[in-house]
Amino acid sequence: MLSRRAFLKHAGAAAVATTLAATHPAHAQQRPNILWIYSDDHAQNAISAYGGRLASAAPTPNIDRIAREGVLFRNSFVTNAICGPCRAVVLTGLHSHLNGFRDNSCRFDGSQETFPKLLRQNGYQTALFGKWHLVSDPTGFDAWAVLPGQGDYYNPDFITPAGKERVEGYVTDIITTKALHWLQHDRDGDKPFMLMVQHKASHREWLPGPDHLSRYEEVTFPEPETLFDDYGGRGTAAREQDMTIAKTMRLGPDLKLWGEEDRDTPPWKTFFGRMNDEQREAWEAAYQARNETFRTANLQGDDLVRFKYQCYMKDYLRCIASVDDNVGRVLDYLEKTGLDKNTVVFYSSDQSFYLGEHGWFDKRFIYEESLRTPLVARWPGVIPPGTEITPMVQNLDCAETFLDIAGVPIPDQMQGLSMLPLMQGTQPETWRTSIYYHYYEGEGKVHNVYKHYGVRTERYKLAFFYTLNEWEFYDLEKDPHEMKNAYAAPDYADQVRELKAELARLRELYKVPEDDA
Ligand code: SGN
Ligand code: CA
Repeated sequence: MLSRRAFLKHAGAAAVATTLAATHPAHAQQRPNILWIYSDDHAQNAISAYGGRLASAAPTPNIDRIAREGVLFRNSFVTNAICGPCRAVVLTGLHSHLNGFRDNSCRFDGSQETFPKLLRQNGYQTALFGKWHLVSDPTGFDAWAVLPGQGDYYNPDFITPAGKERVEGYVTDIITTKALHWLQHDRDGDKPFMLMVQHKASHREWLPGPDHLSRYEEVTFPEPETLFDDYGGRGTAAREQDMTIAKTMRLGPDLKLWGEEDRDTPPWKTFFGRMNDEQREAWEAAYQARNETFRTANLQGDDLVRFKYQCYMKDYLRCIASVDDNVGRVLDYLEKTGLDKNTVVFYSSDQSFYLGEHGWFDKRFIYEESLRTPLVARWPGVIPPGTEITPMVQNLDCAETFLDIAGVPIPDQMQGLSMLPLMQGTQPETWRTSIYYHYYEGEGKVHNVYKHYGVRTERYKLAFFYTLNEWEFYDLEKDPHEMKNAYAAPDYADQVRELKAELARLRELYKVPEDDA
C-alpha cells in the first residue's frame, strides 16, 4: 500500500498527466515550467482578489488575473512570519528549527537539500532574480542575480556569480526585466524551467517607482476597524511591541515628511543618495504637496495617526501597483510566446503585513494579518479557472508542491504536503486540520515582538509567549480581529485543553527540540 505521502504524489502527478494529455497533446510529454513570483510583505488585504477594504480603491488586476484564471488559496499561512525564515522554509520544505534559519540574523546553509537543487538534478533549468536575504550565495540555480540584503529601490546593486553590478532604474521593473531577459535569451528551450522572480517591494521604506509617484494622491483609504486598538484585551506582547503607526513609524524615512532642515542629515542623504537627478526631481515634485500640507496642519494625537496611515497606504499601495504591473508584463510575455500553456505561475509573498490593523505595520505575530500570506496560481488546462481552496496550506508546502508538479520524488524528510491535488480540485481524504507556528526573533530585536509558538485550527488559535509565560486563545469565529484573549474563559476550557494537546502533537510531529521554547 502506498504511504500517504506517496499516495498524494502519485495521485497528483497521474491526474496531471491525464489532464495534460487530454487538453494539450503537444505538451503531453513535456514537464511543466514553474514560475514563482514572490514579493515582500505584500498583505493579503492589499490584493483585490482577496476582497477586503482596499480592494476597490487599489485593485491589483494582474494578480487577480492569475486567481481568476486559476486558483486562490483562501487560507494560506506561514510558519514564522519574517522574511529570511519564510524564504528558507519555501526552499527546504522544513520548519525553521530544521533548516537552521530561525531569524533574520541567521545565514542559510546552502549545502542542504532544496527543491531548486532537486529540480535541477532532475533535468530542470533553474534561475532566481531579485530579493534573496539568506546571506550565503544561492545554490541550486543555473543563473541568479540577487539584491544584497534588503536591496535598494532605486538604481540597486545586484550580486551575481560574476560579481556586483549596479543597475539604473526602479527595482521592481529591473527584477522583471532580468527574468524576462533570461527567459528570452539564456534559457535552454529543451529543458523545462523553474524561475523565481522575487521582488523587494513592498518592503519598508516603501519607495514608489517613477510610474506611480502620484497615484492615489486624491484617495482617502478606508481605515481598519482596529486602528486605535489599545491592546486592553490582550497580553504583554501586544502592549510592548514596537510597531505602531503612532509611535514607531518615522515621519522622514517612512513617510517622506522631511523638513528643509533635515536635508543635511544622514538619513535624508541615505534615502535619496542612490537616485539620479531626474529621479530625485520627479520625487520632490510629487511629494511637495504632502510635505506642505503636513507642515501647515500641525496635527496631533489621533489626527496625526490618521494622516500617517493615509501616507503609509499611498506609498505602500504605489509599490504594489508596480509589482502588479510587472506581474502583467510576465503574464503577457508568457502568452505572447505560448509558454503560458505549459507554465504553472504562482504569486505569493514571504508573509502578509499589518496595514494599520491593531494600529500596526510590520508582521511577526501569529495573529491573522501576519500569519496569512497571499497565494494564487494558474495552470491552464489543469487548474479549473476560478477555483477557491479553503483547506489550510502553508509556505511549508511549496517545495513539495513544486516537486510534485515536476514529477520529482519528494524526500521523506520534507514536512509539508503537496498542494497539487487541491489545485486540481480534489481534496485528499486526509488533510491537515491544524498548523504549527513559531516566531523566534524575539524581544529586544527590531519591533520588539516577544518569541512565541502556537497552533491554529479552522476556528481556534492558541499561542504561547514562552519568555513571558503567557498564553493567548482566540475563537476566530466570534472574535475575528483577535481583540480579547479568551484563554482563561471557563466556556473555552475544553477547547484550550484540546489545542494544548494538538500543539504538543505538532511539536512532536515536526521534531521541534524541547528546548526550543
Ligand atoms: C528592517 C526594517 C524593519 C523590518 C526588518 C525585517 N526597518 O529592519 O521594519 O521589520 O527589516 O524585515 S527599516 O527601517 O530598515 O526598513 S524583513 O522583511 O527583512 O524580515
Ligand atoms: Ca518580508
